[in-house]
Amino acid sequence: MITKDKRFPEEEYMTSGHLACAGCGATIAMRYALKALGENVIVVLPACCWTIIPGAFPHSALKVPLLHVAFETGGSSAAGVKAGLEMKGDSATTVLAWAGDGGTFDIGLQALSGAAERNDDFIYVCYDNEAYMNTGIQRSSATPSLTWTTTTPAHQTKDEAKKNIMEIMAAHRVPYAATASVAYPEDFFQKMKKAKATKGLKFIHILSTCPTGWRLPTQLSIKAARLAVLTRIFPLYEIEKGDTYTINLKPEFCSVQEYLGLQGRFSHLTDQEKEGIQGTVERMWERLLRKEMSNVKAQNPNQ
Ligand SMILES: Cc1ncc(C[n+]2csc(CCOP(=O)(O)OP(=O)(O)O)c2C)c(N)n1
Ligand code: SF4
Ligand SMILES: [Mg+2]
Repeated sequence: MITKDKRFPEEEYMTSGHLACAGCGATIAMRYALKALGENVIVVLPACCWTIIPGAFPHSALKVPLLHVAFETGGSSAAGVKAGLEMKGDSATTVLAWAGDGGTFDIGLQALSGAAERNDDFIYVCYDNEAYMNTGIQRSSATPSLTWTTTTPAHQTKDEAKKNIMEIMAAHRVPYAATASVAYPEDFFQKMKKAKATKGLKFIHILSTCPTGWRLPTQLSIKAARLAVLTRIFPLYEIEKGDTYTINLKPEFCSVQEYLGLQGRFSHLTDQEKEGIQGTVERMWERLLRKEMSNVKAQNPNQ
């Protein structure tokens, strides 16, 4: 269960004056992440909305060092920064790779896979807004099927399902992988703390609300993030060493319509298509419950 952590710090490592759209989930995510990690962090940023958000050099909305790197190199660049710090005898600085879904699920997957296979010691956050937002809302392999984007318009929607990045990371047997949401700050905070305290490659997958790309009113950004969890579209869970699953919140049934209905990117969906999405969500939820149950069975073989 999610518990309230009273130690949520008041220090801010992200300032006002950033360049994100109003209601951007990715900015709230960075603010929470840095609160959990503290000031001794180097952020490694492959091309994405977050390349723009801090502002143009010499200005920056972050109070921690920031390294802009090529789109496909989040995993390898962060590994290089970590290796450089080790050469200097610095084991205290946390390296945080911070990439979008395009930079993680698609073009950066090879670099991330290499870092995961080597178990390089850094935190990799994917803030997943389910499209290439910075370049104009193009579909990525994180875009859910049937979603409107500029390259998958309503009359020609995406057929393919969203890639399951958490299972890909589990297959690498990384020490720690977790999903997180800006609508559940305590859970988010605890997971970032746990990632910081764990050695090796840590992967945090955040569903990052994007009012611009999701055709979502800005004031409903956190509501949409919360409904993604409550409808079980984006469950909160952790995977340790690739095979120990913990579901952090098990919500009662809530129709996916509550989530889909808020967003213009789903406004073209027929009732039948929405029922199909509901069915897929339920199947994936059952599958996740079985995975968690298999931990218990492994611990108690007689159950
Ligand atoms: C090799 C290369 N191809 C394309 C681009 C152009 N580009 C910059 S950001 C971006 C989209 C990034 O999408 P995502 O990683 O999902 O982050 P978001 O913009 O959604 O925050 C693209 C295509 C680039 N910088 N480098
Ligand atoms: S396009 Fe979306 S992800 Fe990018 S800054 Fe705007 S709200 Fe944030
Ligand atoms: Mg994106």
